Amino acid sequence: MARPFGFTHRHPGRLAASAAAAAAAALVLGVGHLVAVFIDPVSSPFFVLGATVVDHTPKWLKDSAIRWFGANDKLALAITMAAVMAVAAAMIGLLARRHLASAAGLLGALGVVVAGAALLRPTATPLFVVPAVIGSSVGIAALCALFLVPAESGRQAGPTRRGFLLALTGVAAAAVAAGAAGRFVGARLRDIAGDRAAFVLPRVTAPALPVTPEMDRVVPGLTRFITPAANFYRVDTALQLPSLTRAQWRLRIHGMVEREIRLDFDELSARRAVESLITLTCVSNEVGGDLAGNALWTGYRLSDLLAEAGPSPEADMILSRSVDGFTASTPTAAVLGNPDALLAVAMNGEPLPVAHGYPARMIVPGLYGYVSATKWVVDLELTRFDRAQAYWTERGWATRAPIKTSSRIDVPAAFAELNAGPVTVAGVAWAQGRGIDAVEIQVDDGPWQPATLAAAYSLDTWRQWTWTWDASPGTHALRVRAVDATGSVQTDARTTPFPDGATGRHSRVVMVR
Ligand SMILES: Nc1nc2c(c(=O)[nH]1)N[C@H]1C(S)=C(S)[C@@H](COP(=O)(O)O)O[C@H]1N2
Ligand SMILES: [Mo]
Repeated sequence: MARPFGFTHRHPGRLAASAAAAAAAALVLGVGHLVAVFIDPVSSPFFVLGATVVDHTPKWLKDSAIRWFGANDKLALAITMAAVMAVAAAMIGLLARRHLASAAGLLGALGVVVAGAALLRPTATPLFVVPAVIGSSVGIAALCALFLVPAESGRQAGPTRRGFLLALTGVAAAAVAAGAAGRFVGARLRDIAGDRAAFVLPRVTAPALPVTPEMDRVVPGLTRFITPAANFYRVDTALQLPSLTRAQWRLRIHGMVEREIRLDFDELSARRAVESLITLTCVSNEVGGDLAGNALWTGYRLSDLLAEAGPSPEADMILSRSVDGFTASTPTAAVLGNPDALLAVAMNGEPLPVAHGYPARMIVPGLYGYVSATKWVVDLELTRFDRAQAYWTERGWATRAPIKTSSRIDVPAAFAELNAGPVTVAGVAWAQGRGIDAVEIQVDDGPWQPATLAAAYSLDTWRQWTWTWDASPGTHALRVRAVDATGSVQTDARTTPFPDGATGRHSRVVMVR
């Protein structure tokens, strides 16, 4: 039927209509992603949607996602989002077959919702609406172009179908091209790799003690004393890694201080650098889990930096903030009283990897990462626990979160089939701030027997241990417990990571022939 303005409405099949709407929706994301490059990468509708979902996912669902998908939880998120968007696109497509204006209105409304969500991101500026607005405008135009044909060609039945497929392919290709261009241009605009490669590490005035990882080579499969950066666990809320060059980086120290301080990277580099070996641990680590790593951190004493600002004695909390809006609340005392609490710029003698906080992050021995280890840190606010909360503490995790005494069996592997006779059992144990005094192993219901510990490096680093077991045929359970340097034995009581870290003893079942 001819329209007054000379277009006819196509009525493709249901599947074709859904595909057309999906292509239009993809164009919203692709164009939005490209536009966001010029505003702020995190204003991309794609990341806005993902981050909004992550922030509002209920804890139980997030926990199951992490349990099911492990480190692939971000992939799981992407797949879930793609599925939800496919459903939304199908709805828009089916609507467009009957009433194009309503379908366009629905797509526009979704665009407005995304623009609104963009404004709620922690680092948002008013410009954050622009990618969603431009993206959805282009998407609506594409949707109309797909469902309308100039009146004349609409009369020719043959070419219409082909024209529709061509147009559909064109829109889908444009969506992919825009998204890819966004990625490419984005990477060019923020050349972090180059900035990182050019970073000459500070000369350290207080070097850490030399490391002699005596057990590294002795036991195959045992966790190495120093965790290579490439194997170091990564935990953060960033869907898009922040890209901050040293030239762009600033640190502001403010709040309950005598004088506010602003430092750029050159000014930071003029200060005295130190280094320290510290085992970092995530509160989400399950008993026997691998969310812990030990690295040599190089940087600047946080206590010195804070002293320059003159913190008020009433300020019992340091609220640190990353460039992407993550926050952590650290007890001021844990930093002022500890010369190893660092603003770190290097890990294992290399500039921080981008995923681990380039160009600067916090490291505070003895506290779980979510209350101490802010990566890409740009802001330290002195405040009080009765006034402020941080990202995870707002979500119910404990405000005070010292790391709990833990021990782990690395070898033999779970359900390993072993030969009877001498078997090496080995692993690591940690109790940052207190130190590990002993590790003990139990076979089945037998007595606890002392393992051999690698030399203690410091209270803040884990210790490797080994024990030689005279294995007898049968199925056996091996269990480990640590004793910290205050004499406390690691508890047997099983608790979940929420709200302040898991407890319980790691065990492994093995088969001996
Ligand atoms: N900016 C930022 N810093 C962060 C986080 C985050 O989500 N964003 N997560 C924290 C948590 S929960 C942990 S356990 C450590 C992990 O540091 P890693 O990824 O270098 O191992 O970083 C902390 N710092
Ligand atoms: Mo964590």
